[in-house]
Amino acid sequence: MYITQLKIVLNLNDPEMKKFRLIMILLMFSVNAIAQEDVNYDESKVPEYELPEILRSNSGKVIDEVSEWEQFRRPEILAAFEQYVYGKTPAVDIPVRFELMEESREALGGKAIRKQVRAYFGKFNNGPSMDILIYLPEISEKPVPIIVGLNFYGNHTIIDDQNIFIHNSWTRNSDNFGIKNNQVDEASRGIRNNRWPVNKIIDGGYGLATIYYGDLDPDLGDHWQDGIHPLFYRDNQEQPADDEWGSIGAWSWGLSRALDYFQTDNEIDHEHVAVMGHSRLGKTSLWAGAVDPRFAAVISNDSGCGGAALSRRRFGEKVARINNAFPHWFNNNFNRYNDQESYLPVDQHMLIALMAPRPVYIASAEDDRWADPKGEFLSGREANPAYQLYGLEGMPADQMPKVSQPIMGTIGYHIRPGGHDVTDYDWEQWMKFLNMHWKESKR
Ligand code: GTR
Repeated sequence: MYITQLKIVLNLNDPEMKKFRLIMILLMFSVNAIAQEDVNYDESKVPEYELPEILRSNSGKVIDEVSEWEQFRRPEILAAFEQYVYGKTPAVDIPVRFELMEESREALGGKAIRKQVRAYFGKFNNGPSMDILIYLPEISEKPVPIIVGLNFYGNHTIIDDQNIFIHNSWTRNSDNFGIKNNQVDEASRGIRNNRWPVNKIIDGGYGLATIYYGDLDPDLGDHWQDGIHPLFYRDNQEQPADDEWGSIGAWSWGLSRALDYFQTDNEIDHEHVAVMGHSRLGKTSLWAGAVDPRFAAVISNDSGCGGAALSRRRFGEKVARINNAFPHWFNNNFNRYNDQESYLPVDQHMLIALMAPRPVYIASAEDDRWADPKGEFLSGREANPAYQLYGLEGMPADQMPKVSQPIMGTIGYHIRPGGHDVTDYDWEQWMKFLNMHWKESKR
């Protein structure tokens, strides 16, 4: 657009202007080159940095007991993430009502139970609502552990199942998936089944629950005028305060409401609920796990900047870039740290530490350098002190493992070949990890 405008103003096609045109093109190339250079993919250019200490309180006290961690230091770290990164969830009690809209004991050719539960938010049924799609293994005699995660395009996209409701919420247009006018229809049924191996999950003995993230908050930079945010506004409040929640906060709030439902469903083992998410929804699963300790395990996939990756490394996506591109994900205070990461009172290893002593798994992909796989590994490793307080090893590795060599301590990690995506390989590792913690030991 700008080039066309320039052409009109300066008549760049005029032969007289040829020299000027050449200069302009060179200038544009160098601006582009500078912009690209601004994204660092060179490990030798990672700046030196010092991470805030997990086990030292703001006032300098060394924390060496679980009780001090739980009563004092953990809340201090959580409050810092609320204040400076994700925002506080407003302390407003919103009525939530669950309704079972559909159920089948014959799903997936008879091997699964399918439930669709609608959660209505607010006093009336015409407010925002979210649909929770649930599959549970049919053969299980006891309540089953479940993995819950948000999806990007709608519950009906995760598997080709004619019975899944199609939502009316705003959806991102997609040429690949034929989504137009920000609405989905029948044509998008099953389009994301590559990321959700439902049969494999059920065969592995796990339930799966998913929610369309746009039911909670459409992923738009609209100063939080739609979705659930307005429900929480105080009189005359028009948008969240600088330290209040953005979209990641709202999405994770929805995950906790799904967990409220699981607690009422005696076919679900609500003490073994893992929250999982990919990319921006991986940032969300981590935040959900930090805020809500009822999530018994937490899984982040390719969550990158503002997720598992250490901000201070400034590798791939940086705080400034994410805040400019997605001003609605975090709170307004986070903008203060654009290109000022060393002043951040927290870094993402502290987010992982907030999961202790629960199992947490961080997954990376080799070609997903934008998400900084090494920074994702390091935040896991640097969270170890919190786990060690509990006598747990945390991440049992000093060095980043090679591709396809998962590490499974209480903190798990793998890097697999390929790019920014969710694959069967990822799910297989997560189920192995959960089996190790839940089936082979306690359950
Ligand atoms: C990218 C963003 C990443 C990641 C990704 C996604 O554009 O820069 O941080 O969240 O989107 O969620 O797909």
